[in-house]
Amino acid sequence: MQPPVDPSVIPAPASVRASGGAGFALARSTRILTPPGSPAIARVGAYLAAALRRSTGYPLPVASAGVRGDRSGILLETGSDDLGDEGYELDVTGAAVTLRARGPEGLFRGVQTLRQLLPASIEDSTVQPGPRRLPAVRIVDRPRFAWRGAALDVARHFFSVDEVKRYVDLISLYKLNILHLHLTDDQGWRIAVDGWPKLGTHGGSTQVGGGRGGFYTKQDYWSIVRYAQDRYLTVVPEIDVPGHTNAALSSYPELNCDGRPPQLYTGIDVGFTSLCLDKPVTYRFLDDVIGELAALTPGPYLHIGGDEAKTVPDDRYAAFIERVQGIVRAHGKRVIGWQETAKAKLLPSSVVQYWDVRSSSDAVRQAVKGGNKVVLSPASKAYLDMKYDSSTRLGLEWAGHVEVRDAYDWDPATLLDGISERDVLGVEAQLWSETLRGITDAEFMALPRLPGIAEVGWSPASSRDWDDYRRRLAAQAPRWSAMALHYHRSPQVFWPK
Ligand code: TNX
Repeated sequence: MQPPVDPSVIPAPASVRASGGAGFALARSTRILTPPGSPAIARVGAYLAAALRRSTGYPLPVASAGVRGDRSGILLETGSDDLGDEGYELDVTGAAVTLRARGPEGLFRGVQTLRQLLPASIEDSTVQPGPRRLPAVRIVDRPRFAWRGAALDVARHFFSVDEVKRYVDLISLYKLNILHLHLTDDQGWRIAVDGWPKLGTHGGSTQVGGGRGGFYTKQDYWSIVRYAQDRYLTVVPEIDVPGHTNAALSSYPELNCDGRPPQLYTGIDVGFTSLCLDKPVTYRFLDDVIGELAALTPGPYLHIGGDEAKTVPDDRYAAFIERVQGIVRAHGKRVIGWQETAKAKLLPSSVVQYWDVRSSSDAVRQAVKGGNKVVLSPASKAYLDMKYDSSTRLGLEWAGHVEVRDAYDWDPATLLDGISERDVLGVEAQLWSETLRGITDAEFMALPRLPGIAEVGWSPASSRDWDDYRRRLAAQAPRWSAMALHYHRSPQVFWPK
């Protein structure tokens, strides 16, 4: 009898068909074959092998497929050019698992699907008993949106390099491709800048609640960028200006209009600081910071923040954003900014990030008319720092409670009047860390909501259904347990015992 195909894959692939037969059994003799002459694909093969070795104890050698080589095992191949950079095809038969994509990025996304087709115990860090069978399926898949992000606020509470890498591992499971790092805020400046060393040593020396804080050296930052790159994630660093800058003002009082250094701030209020917009030193500062960050960042975007500059009048705010946009461009990068930046004249290449569900989205619509693309992070759906419900131990409530269904059950093409599918570059899940002290807290807020945002960004609207989704979500829980990830057992999902 043919086993039913029930691949509980998240995000739901664009197309899944049962192909008949018993599927593929992973065995001690299984090899992973990659095309000769592609070190990048060999690295994807090595990533897959490492993921499967832990719980199987199998050697799973990664070898180059010979010209007439045998066609059994797990085969990573190039082809399927019409599926874009991230699309892939996956064919599972009794003899082989064949993953085909244009290049390594699509193969990497396909590898995440392959992992989810195996039993949850495959994710365990110690050797587990089998069987380890993939169902006989044919999957053809590609993302709906190009930008599928997760933002981590390392400013309110500092996260170590290893914690950030653990978050990267988590988000890469669900095929996200952007890691947005909120590197600066009132409570801390978290990235070393050679020309302005006190930003890190003083500005990074504390955090919300008065703990020790920290900052990334350039090597630290680079190691995060590389780790993310290896998982086909692009880092988008954010330097939030002109507001949210108390840590910078405290480090360099000349950036403040009155020239006096404010105390470091360890509370959680927002909107009370600004760089001095009139002083030339402010723009030398920004040129140095943006220049150093651009040089360290291979991705095309720098995030300039721009939210909640409540002490700055609109016209002066717009002029400031336009000037910063020019600095970013002079350093060869494109701007992304919070929705407030839409009040300025943006270059067509600049991206606007929608977040504030309390205020008008008119300026965002205006920017879209001018040709700008939008990343959607509606706080009432995509803010993973909101409490699930009134009993959640962590989190804030200003945008209401965000339950698992809220995070899942919305469509980017109809969220905002006058903003349609083609205006939307993608979606992003935000994890602000006012109440989160470390990666365990972050996991608890991200799981189980982050996979929902990932599916909103990846899966075709037609394949999305809440009841089917929550069944697939429940099936993720044993995987999280195997990976020692913390998650919230929302009452909206029937979790396995
Ligand atoms: C609003 S989202 C903020 C952040 C806070 C967050 C808390 C945005 C652009 N600004 O500074 O951390 O709410 O939910």
